[in-house]
Amino acid sequence: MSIDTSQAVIQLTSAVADRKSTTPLTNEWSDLNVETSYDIQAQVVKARLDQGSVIVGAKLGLTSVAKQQQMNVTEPAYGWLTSDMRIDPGQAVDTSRFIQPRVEPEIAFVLKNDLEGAHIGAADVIAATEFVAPAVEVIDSRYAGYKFTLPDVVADNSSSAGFVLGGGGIDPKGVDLRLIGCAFYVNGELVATAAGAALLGHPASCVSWLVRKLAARGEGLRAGQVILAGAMTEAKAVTPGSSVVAAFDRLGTIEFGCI
Ligand code: OOG
Ligand code: MG
Repeated sequence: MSIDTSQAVIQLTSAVADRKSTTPLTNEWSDLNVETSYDIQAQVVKARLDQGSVIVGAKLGLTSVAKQQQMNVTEPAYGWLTSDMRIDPGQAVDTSRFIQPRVEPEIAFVLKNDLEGAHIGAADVIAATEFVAPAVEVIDSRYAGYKFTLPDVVADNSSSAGFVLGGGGIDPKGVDLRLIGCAFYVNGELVATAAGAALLGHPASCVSWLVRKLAARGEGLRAGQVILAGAMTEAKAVTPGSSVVAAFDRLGTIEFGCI
């Protein structure tokens, strides 16, 4: 048995709606390729837009060795962030909205200019950035136990589910973003430490990778969008009662509890 694009979209959107995990698409669609997966992703995102959300940004996934090893995938991926995924800083994270939420510390770029083209580099990203801010992403794979291959996770909008963007933020010019340190605590325990260089060598390189990747599909990033550069550390599971603190050098701290 094999499945097609529209069945894959129904499988993934139903998992979100029912808060019930599903099986990887590649179980039945063994030759599913990444390009087709981005087509499925576009339809999965459109389903959220049809429900009234708007696109507010994009996220990179699997840009650090820590994450690639945790997920057993060796290439980055991207997904789209929609307005319904925003969680205000200071608000408790309601885990009942998700299937199997995990949290991860990230560096966010908020753009002041559009960014598109096949030749964009990290310096162009810095020039187009209004500010860089601390963030925590709440991911939620729609696949049971986060077991997936690259085409599976791409189709699943790279596990996008929620994100907390911290206030403040700094102008990235004159700051070496490779050296932004992060101490990540879950339930009061220091679970990981990392620096910006963990993200493809430089956080801005993640965003330029994304822009070049989007150019191949005739797409780009827009002024005002929030771009998450990817988790600097392994992701950690959260349940009701969990507390999360991501403290970043220069950027500030994000802190919340889960219900
Ligand atoms: C895929 C999403 C990865 C990141 O920052 O690396 C991601 C997953 O781990 O489920 O968002
Ligand atoms: Mg992430």
